[in-house]
Amino acid sequence: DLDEPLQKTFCFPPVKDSISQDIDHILETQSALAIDLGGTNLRVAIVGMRGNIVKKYTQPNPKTYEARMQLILKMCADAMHDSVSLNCRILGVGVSTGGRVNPQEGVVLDSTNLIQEWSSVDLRTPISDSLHLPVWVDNDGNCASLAEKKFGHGKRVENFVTVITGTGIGGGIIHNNELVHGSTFCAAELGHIMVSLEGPECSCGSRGCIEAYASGMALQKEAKRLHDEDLLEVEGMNIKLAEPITAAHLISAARLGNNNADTVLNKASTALGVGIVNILHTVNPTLVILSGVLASYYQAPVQRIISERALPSAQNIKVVTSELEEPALLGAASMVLDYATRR
Ligand code: ADP
Ligand code: BMX
Ligand code: MG
Ligand code: CA
Ligand code: ZN
Repeated sequence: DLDEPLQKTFCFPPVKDSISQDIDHILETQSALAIDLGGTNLRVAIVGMRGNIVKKYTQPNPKTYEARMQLILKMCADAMHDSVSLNCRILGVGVSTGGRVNPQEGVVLDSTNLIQEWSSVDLRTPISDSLHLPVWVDNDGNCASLAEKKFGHGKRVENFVTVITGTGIGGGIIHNNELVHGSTFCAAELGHIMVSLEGPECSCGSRGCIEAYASGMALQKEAKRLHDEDLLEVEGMNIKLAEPITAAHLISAARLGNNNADTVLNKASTALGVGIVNILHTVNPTLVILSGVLASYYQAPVQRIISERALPSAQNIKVVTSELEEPALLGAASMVLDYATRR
């Protein structure tokens, strides 16, 4: 090896050190701008290389296309401005959104009622034109599974699925280390797995979907119904007059012995569990990752339903709760961090 004595003679190491320090610094500051559009919230964040959220901005998701587009661009501009003083070099923009998405075009194809005026929407062109950065777009459930693959329980797992509960229920399928999009970008719409013929109406226009039983919105609807009938509050619970009723109230009521709340939650867990058994029988993953506000509540009942109702070969598939703070947002960032640094 001829390099070694030369390096010693001419004192190369110190020079090399300062260059490698510069490289370290560049890698350290490389970041993504991530956007997540859900049925309730619009989030923007600056995300670092290791999946660390440097700064996050949250607003209610506006109800019209115009207002939503305007707010997205405004929040992004603010984040870009802040990124300078935060010492973050933004490589690109990743967008996670409800609805069917063509990721090659960066277009939302169609959406359920959960996000109004959100069909045939080109997200790439306006965002890229306004920020002069490359833009990647995918469905929020799909993004959540990308985040698990890069930063979460899905690391080094070749085949797994994610089910993320927010206002609705999103899904993502990783098969042979790759996201499954399907023939018309409608694969992994796991919230719309139907578990009954006459079930509750879903915001997709159908009925009996697991989203209509077990989503944040479905449980909130049931909680409000019980509250209106004066059946929600039990001893040990104190609901203030102006307090918004959510699924969380249903869970605390059930824990305090409210049978009505317990019945609603049992039905929701069973619907979700049966839906997940259907997923196991379709793609046979090695792992199921639950995320979102209700994940830790659903984990045990879903595991039990699998043991009771899946075929023997699928009965031991593990269900875990995500440890990621914001899987959809982090997945949006991961598209940027993976593609923008690819050579
Ligand atoms: P989205 O991505 O659909 O905008 P989020 O992931 O931000 O939704 O979650 C919002 C949903 O979670 C709403 O339906 C809200 O009612 C519900 N929610 C918020 N806080 C809680 C809580 N503490 N427990 C249960 N559900 C909650
Ligand atoms: C709905 C559907 C899915 C989405 C899921 C979770 C739309 C607009 N949304 O089922 O595409 O993945 O909600 O969304 O069609 P969230 O609002 O709960 O985050
Ligand atoms: Mg969401
Ligand atoms: Ca999906
Ligand atoms: Zn549906």
